[in-house]
Amino acid sequence: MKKIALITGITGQDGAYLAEFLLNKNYEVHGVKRRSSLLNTDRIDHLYQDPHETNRNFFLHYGDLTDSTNLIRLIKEVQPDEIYNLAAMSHVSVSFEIPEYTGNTDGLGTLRILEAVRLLGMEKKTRIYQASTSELYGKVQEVPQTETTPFYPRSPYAVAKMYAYWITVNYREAYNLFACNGILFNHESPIRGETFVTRKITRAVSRIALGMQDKVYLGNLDAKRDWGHAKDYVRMMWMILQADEAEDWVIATGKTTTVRDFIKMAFAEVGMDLEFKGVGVEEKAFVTACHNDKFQLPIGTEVVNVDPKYFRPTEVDLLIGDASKAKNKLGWVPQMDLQDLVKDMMKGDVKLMQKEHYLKEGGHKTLNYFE
Ligand code: NDP
Ligand code: GDR
Repeated sequence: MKKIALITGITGQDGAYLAEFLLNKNYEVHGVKRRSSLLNTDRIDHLYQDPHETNRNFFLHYGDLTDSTNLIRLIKEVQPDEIYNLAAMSHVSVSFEIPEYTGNTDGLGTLRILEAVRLLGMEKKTRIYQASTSELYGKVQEVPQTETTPFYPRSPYAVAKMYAYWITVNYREAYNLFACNGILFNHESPIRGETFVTRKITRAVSRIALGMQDKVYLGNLDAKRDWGHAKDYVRMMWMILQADEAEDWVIATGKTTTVRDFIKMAFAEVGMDLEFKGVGVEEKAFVTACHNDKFQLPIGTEVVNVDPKYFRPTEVDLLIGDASKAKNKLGWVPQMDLQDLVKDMMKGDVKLMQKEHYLKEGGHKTLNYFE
């Protein structure tokens, strides 16, 4: 019998990689997607199967984490062996703008899923993965952070995720549900949302190198993050639900890097060296050398500025995780390091921007059938 998985947040970065991973493991995969006025399935279009096909193993359903009735009905219909709750308003900075919605989706949304499984009497059948986050650690209490490090959330997003974390633990203890938290540190990829800092940088660097943009404006360049590749992290989500016991797990690379150094690494991929000058909001970066003939800018070109609009009311300064438990008990180790990640992201974005560039330069003229 095929195992059945239900993924919330299927249209997001992790949802897309996890769906692909589970399909390769011969699962029947069901995804919950929100209704939107434009198609938002770019990341999973390659997995789509025509509803008229027989032997389908990939299904999409409309749904929303703020709608209990919808979640109860879907879980009843799909009868999943595993639920991966990845849906969330996942942008820390935006959570300061829409705190109530964030609490409703990221906090109460998790409760709605757990409660649906309980109401339907599926406690013994269905295992649940909750997408917890290193943002729970917030203000530094301990370095590196482990499963026992105290939480100190620093944003409406992190506070909502803290509720989700503890309600998952509570349902495990109260009702014997196989419900687990993966406390995942930042993980990125070529399909990362465009407004998270890594993707904002790799997109901008590609555009700057191709002459499509002059510079990029960023916020806090001193922030340090433990960045891994999303492909490594979705594998661990699955491993967590295959374990003998329901537990909570830190997933991280164990290395931390500043935003500033990530910028340098991204520019290095197009053969450019940078120098940073100034401090705080006055800090800027300039090109000091171009080693790749394809990407040339005049030496001294200013390519990075700081804009305080991107500062957060409360910041998380330093994240670095210790994933020893995952390594020792489940044998998980990341296969890609930060250098591999930056390479993969830059390769993706240079290709994407080149395509955009060519289309703008004249490709559309040949497609103008209506004039
Ligand atoms: P994304 O922002 O790429 O994806 C979030 C997904 O949730 C999207 O499919 C989005 O739909 C969906 N969603 C948002 N609100 C709702 C709602 N109310 N009802 C149903 N679906 C909703 O996030 P990631 O893939 O990067 O992250 C996946 C999960 O892991 C999130 O919960 C995130 O908070 C958490 N996490 C992420 C980390 C990371 O570094 N990536 C680290 C630790 C935790 P739509 O496409 O329509 O917007
Ligand atoms: P984060 O990711 O908040 O860690 O949450 P993000 O990439 O948004 O920020 C990382 C750090 O970079 C600094 N920064 C900027 N951030 C953005 N977005 N834009 C900028 O211009 C900019 N300049 C500097 C930020 O201040 C921050 O310190 C991500 C999300 O995926 C969460 O859902 C997840 O839970 C955590 O990672 C782990």
